[in-house]
Amino acid sequence: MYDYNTINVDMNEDIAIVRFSRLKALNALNHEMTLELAELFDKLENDPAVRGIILTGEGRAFMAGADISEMKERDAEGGREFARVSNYAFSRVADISKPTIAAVNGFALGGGLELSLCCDWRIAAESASFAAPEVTLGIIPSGGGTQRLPRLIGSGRAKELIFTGKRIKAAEAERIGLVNKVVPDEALMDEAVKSMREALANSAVALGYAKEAIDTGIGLSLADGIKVEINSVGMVFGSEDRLEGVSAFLEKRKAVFRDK
Ligand code: CO8
Repeated sequence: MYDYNTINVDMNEDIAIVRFSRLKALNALNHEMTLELAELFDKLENDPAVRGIILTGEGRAFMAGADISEMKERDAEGGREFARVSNYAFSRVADISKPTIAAVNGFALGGGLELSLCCDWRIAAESASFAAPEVTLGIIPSGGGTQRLPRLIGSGRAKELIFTGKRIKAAEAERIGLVNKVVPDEALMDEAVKSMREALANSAVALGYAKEAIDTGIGLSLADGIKVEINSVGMVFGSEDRLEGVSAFLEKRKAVFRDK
């Protein structure tokens, strides 16, 4: 079902482990991988066996950015098309209703950093590093980085990273709020799975509405965001999971959610 040239997918029970796999180019995102990524996330959204998704890279990199070898021949129209297709794929990742974690194992540069920003949270291996080096190539972030990075770490820190293109280590990424946690390299996947399992122990319906309210509200005024939250509360109150969760608490037993 998940058979791609540039991406491998394994299941850890109900968690899909998505591994970028273009080892010869440090998992640089070429056109083929972009299309495969978009198709994969459409399938993951609709696969009831998948409740959470962890993205990581094979080898030395999470993803060393967009494939630079595909950039030389693009003119202004080609550049716009590249950004449009990239953002289409990255939006499939950002908009999926299920929880996502980026388990950043090595270089997360340019588009790799941007893709990690499309995940709900980021856990990094000690040896991971991050940069937005686009200006060193005479371009700018093209996978939503100029928008998502300042929303996550503030505009001053985002501008410093984007204007200098400098590479920072995992510990610094944690200090500025770019990643939630740094762990020893060998513990990365166990930690990511553990973190995802903590979320998946809860109602998937509630997780989906919480994600939607946060992601929609962040682009709105506080007052409009609260309206989104109020509507989302109405939806979760209509779910079977809410009835089960509240009943289980009152009956002093563990809730068994049916994700409905
Ligand atoms: N594109 C194409 N090939 C790459 C890329 C890349 N981004 N990164 C590494 N490679 C290739 C190298 O060319 C090399 O290939 P070969 O063996 O055939 O010469 C191989 O991977 C191994 O790389 P290095 O020999 O350079 O390995 P080092 O350990 O010496 O260096 C680095 C590793 C520091 C990661 C270095 O390879 C590097 O600086 N790479 C480029 C990083 C970069 O600038 N990335 C940003 C690209 S621009 C971008 O991402 C725009 C955002 C687009 C967002 C939308 C997504 C589509």
